[in-house]
Amino acid sequence: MPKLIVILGDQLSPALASLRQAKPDDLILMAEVNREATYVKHHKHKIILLFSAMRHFAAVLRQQGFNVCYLAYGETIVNSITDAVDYALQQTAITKIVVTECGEYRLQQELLSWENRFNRPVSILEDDRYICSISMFAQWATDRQQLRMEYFYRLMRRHTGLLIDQQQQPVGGQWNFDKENRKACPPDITQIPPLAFERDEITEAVCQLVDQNFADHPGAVENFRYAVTGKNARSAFLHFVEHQLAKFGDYQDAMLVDQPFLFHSICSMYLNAGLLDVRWMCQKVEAAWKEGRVNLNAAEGFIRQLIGWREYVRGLYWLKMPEYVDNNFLQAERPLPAYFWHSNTKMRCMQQAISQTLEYSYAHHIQRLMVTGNFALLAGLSVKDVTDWYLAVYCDAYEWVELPNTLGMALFADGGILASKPYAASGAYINRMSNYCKHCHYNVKESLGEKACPFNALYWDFLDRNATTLGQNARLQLAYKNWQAKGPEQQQALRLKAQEILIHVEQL
Ligand code: FAD
Ligand code: DLZ
Ligand code: SF4
Repeated sequence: MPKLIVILGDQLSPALASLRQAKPDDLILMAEVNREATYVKHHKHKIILLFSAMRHFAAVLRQQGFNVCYLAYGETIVNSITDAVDYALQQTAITKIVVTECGEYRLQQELLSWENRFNRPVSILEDDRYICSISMFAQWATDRQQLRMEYFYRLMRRHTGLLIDQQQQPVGGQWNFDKENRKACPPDITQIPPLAFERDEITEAVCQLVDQNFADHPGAVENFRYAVTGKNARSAFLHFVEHQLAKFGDYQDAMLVDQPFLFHSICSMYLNAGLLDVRWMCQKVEAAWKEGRVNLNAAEGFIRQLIGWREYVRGLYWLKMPEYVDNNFLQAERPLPAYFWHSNTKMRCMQQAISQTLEYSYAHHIQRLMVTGNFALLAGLSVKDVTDWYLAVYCDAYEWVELPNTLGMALFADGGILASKPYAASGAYINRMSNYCKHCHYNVKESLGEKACPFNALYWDFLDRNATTLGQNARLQLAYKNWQAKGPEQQQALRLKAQEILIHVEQL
């Protein structure tokens, strides 16, 4: 008797655990469903990417001879993945359901309900597309006082053998070249843009569907040019390795006006949907270094993001959920200002990060962390509003990766589980890493007065406001010393300025 193999929208990998079990008489189920498309207002590009990539993936499976039940959006009355399973079970005699573990706690609970609901055995297989399984991470975390990424990353380097020499030591004698990866970028630097792809008939049809059914979601369908197949995603990545990787190391923290992509790979959206394989990507990067095409700081910096940060945030998510989502260590409750949805603000850095987010469903790490994230942290914006925003607007956003990055890294709402101190910074940091301030209405050198950069007073006020919870943090001692050195009069002026900024936060 055939099995029902359920493939979710972010499981578009030919080597997926559940697909490896597929036999010719099994039924493979894929479904475009309203609940998944609307649990937050996903950017139109994210829905186009997933629906089109799902359709392309299903077509390949059919060419390979598999039976695929593909429920296209609006063509059957199924609202959720569970409804879709129910529908498929009514069409065919099925003995068993097989699915690979999913990336969101919310949906995983739904999968766990199937056995009772459908009265059939359900196998939920480990997602071995990740290098570190959920249980391996939990084992690593056991009995550790602190879960620091750096130590996890070393374990992953040894586990994969990436950039490891014959003595089991890191090549170049160092695990981490982060200090070499913080250069500002000259504005006239030569750049080769990331690969963009023509839309085929399938993508055109999906664009129309998204335009008609998700009109009130952020973004526009017209400029969608991302890859929707594994083949094109691999070309996009190889193009990055060839043309951008060499400069990725030096400039990975840099930001320039009207340069949304710089030397980043723009590949998280493909990788997270299953169109790219993390081991293959790392091997290509390691090979580029071995062949002398890129320096070690570029190769190590990139591999660290993939086998370090990415695997670490996933492990942490599954270790700490479901309680993790309710953390609000700094009691941040201020509603999200409307410019997060239209980018109309005089703060040039925010305007740049938000407008490119709305246009391309993309911003790079430092824009997410040190511009929008830093602003949200300093202004005490609601953790729920902010995490929902990040989950909605980015093409690469799934809760397993979005939540630890936003709640933990950017907002310090987990009180230091992920990061040893808040990533709080004044305008000086943004000025050092970008040319945004040169093109801004506000003056980054000023903290008081009408034209003062809002990040400055907000930064000092953030430290002051949270002194009882953050004042003992060892890594903030210098910052608190600088605050004390200001003296009572200047401190009071900064508090008042911050209050004024927060009262008018919608008008900045
Ligand atoms: P590159 O700069 O080229 O980096 C290479 C790859 O490393 C990325 O493709 C990504 O897969 C991985 N990576 C780098 N940093 C991280 C990280 N901190 N966590 C996980 N993977 C990482 N990434 C997501 O994939 N989805 C999200 O929803 C997401 N939300 C974020 C929210 C905030 C507040 C912050 C600060 C970061 C978030 N990130 C998220 C991490 C990171 O910003 C993106 O992975 C990166 O910007 C994607 O662009 P890229 O592919 O050009 O990455
Ligand atoms: C994000 C998303 C969207 C927009 N639509 C679908 C869908 O229609 N069908 C589907 O199977 N998955 C979709 N997804 C992804 C899921 O919401 C969820 O984030 C992942 O499957 C978690 O692993
Ligand atoms: Fe942003 Fe302040 Fe610089 Fe303006 S001056 S771009 S608000 S950091």
